[in-house]
Amino acid sequence: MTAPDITLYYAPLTRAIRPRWVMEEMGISYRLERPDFKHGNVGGDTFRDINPLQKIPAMRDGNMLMLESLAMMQYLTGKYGPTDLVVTPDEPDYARYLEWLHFGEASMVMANSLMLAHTMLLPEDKRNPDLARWAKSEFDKQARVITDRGLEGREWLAGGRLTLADMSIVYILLLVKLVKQFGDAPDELKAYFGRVTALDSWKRATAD
Ligand SMILES: N[C@@H](CCC(=O)N[C@@H](CS)C(=O)NCC(=O)O)C(=O)O
Repeated sequence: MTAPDITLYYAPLTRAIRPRWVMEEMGISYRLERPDFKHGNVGGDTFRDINPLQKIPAMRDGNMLMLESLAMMQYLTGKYGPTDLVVTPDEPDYARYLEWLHFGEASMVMANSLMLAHTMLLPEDKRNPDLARWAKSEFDKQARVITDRGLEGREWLAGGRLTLADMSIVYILLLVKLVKQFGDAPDELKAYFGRVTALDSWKRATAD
């Protein structure tokens, strides 16, 4: 197996936490590059050459370049595993693992991006309170689904252990918390968030 030669283009509180968290859990060494995180022009011309969308994260491994955080997590576990962070097809929770892994970006992203934009990122006179309220009501539904269908009294979303599914969802919960919309989430979901973010690997992945 070739040794990892990983550079993660990183900014605090962004989705770069996801692949960094995986590397912290798996003990993979990596370097961080920190493009200037200026919304709308992340990293300027230099970073635009790396990611034309100017979004964080980007990740290099040798000559390979990736621009999508969930795919990076799957790349790292697939290439440098095996690891318990993945639920395999022969395990009973395989389907729910896949579902929650993708739910964290696919189903959750639109409402939560709008919530972020219309409560924090946009200048106050450009924010739309109706849109912010709608986004919050969508998150409330997602929060109930994660609690009732995902957790159902479980400690982790799949496999009875920390997996990429938790890493996917918990990052979005962090965003919701950052914009101060997590306070009335179900208690079980808040306890889950607290439990996962108490892990040493989360603390290392979000330290700076
Ligand atoms: N689907 C992409 C989303 C990347 C993304 O939207 N990154 C945000 C930070 S979490 C960003 O760079 N925003 C800067 C901007 O839009 O100006 C992924 O999961 O990697």
